[in-house]
Amino acid sequence: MVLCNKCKSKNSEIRIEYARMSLCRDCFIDFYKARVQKTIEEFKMFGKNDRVGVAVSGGKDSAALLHFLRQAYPNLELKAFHINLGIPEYSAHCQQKVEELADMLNVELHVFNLEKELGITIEDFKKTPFKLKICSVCGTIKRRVLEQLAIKNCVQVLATAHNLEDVLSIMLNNFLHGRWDEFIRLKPVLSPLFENMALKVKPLFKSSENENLLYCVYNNIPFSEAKCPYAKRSSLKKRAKILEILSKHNPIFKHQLLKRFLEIMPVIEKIAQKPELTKCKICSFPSSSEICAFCKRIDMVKKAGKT
Ligand code: Q46
Ligand code: ZN
Repeated sequence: MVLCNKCKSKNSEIRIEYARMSLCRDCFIDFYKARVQKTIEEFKMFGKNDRVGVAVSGGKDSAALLHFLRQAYPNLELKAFHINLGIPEYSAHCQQKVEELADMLNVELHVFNLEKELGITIEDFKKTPFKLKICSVCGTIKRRVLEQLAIKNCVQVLATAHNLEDVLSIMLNNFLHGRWDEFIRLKPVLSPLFENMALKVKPLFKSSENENLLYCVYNNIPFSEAKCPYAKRSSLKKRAKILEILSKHNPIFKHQLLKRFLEIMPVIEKIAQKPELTKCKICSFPSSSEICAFCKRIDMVKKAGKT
């Protein structure tokens, strides 16, 4: 048995390979919390008395984020936002876990049910040209609904649980497709596009999904282990596999990549084309064309439903 490298009294349970540390449960939780707190402070994600909305999917990452924020910032006014995507079985299960979590943490929960509110579900996109790109359209819909929830509930900050692998997979995808303007969305803090919108922050962008999982398990946090049926098809999952292979050969690979990425972000910001923004004619949200991507997709799926 190896003793914990921090407290040197308990047996270690976790090997953090990139930090060359073996930790016991308690020291791992301290290590995890210290890093998330440092990230929030380093990037000035919010003030102690802000009203913060947290996007919770029911999965381990957002469950860990909401739990951490509730424990570490007791004075923060927290609101949990959940989107029920209408994916059979999966969505109902996720919502149930989110309700358990919000109850346990005593956090106000707002659920946006796509079917009830918009008359569509993510499944309906199977009848559209997006049928092989469900995750892409799902991302567009989720981003917009979260913006709407943030405005409606008057939060100044919207926190999402993008983890280290999420950020790096999206980065790799954008890099391979030369989507420089979309790189900007990966910044840990994103300023609002229009005045009444929220600042968007990613407090877990340095935390790996495995660490988020351990944090949930060690704290008995309810989360859904169900996999979305569309996840397998996602090109991001394929990028994540590449990252795993490279990390096996070099345990600090992901952290090195993230570090370099943050260093070159200012350069990317300079070369990225910033589209002129106008207001969408239908919903009034910021858009680079007369009708925004969200409204176009909603129109498309509604029309497909009638054929
Ligand atoms: S919910 Fe939506 Fe994810 Fe399911 S359809 Fe794809 S994007 S995988 S995080
Ligand atoms: Zn619109």
